[in-house]
Amino acid sequence: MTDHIAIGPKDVLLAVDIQNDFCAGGALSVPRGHEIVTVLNRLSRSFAHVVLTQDWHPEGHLSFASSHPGRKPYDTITVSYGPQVLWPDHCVQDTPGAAFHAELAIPHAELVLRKGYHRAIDSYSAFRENDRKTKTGLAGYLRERGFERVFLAGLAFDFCVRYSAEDAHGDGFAVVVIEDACRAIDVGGSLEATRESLAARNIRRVSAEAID
Ligand code: VGL
Ligand code: ZN
Repeated sequence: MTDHIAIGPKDVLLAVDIQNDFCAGGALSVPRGHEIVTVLNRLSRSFAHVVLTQDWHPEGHLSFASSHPGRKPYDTITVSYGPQVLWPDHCVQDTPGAAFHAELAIPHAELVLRKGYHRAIDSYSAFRENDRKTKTGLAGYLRERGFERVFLAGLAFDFCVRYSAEDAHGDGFAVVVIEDACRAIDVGGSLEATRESLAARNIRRVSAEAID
C-alpha cells in the first residue's frame, strides 16, 4: 500500500498517447491498452490540470518499418541519432488511428501536445525527441504554468511513458508514474529495462488507488 497522495495546484497529470492505434484493434496495439481508459477518466478528476499527448507521425515516418525495405516491425536499426525500434505504421496524422480513444473523457485537459511530427526523428518522450536534442517545448510550458510535479499514466509504459518520466525528472520536475494506469509493449526486454531505469533514477511509482 502506498500512502495517499494529495493532489494540489502545482501538480499536473500527463496522460500519454491514449490513441486508437495503441488500443485493441489498433495498428500498434499495446496488450490490454484499452483497460486504462476508464482508469484515466477517473484519475483525471483528481487533477485540476491535465495535459494529453498525441503521437502524430507524417506518412513515411522514419520509425515505420515500411520506410525501410527489407525490415520488419520490431526490428532495431541504427539511424543518425542511434538505435531506433521500427514499428508498424501507426498514429498517422489526422487518421482514425491517431485519434484519442472514443471513451477517453477528460474534457478539462488544458493542452494537447503532439509529438513525432518530424519525419526523420522519432519522439517517445513528450519533452525531447529521440535525437535527445530537439525539444518539444513542454518543459517550458509546464514551468511557465508554475507546475512542479508531473504525474504520468498512459501508453506505452516502456516507451513514451518511460522517456517522458525520465526527461521530466531530468528537467527538474518531481515525477510520479502511476504504474497500474499504464500498459507496456514489452519488446526486447523493454519492460524490465524500464523498471530498472526508473528505479535507478529514484522515480516514484505508485498505484492509482494512492490518488483516488
Ligand atoms: C509509442 C512506440 C512508437 C508510445 C509511440 O506511445 O509508447 N511507442 N510510438
Ligand atoms: Zn510513434
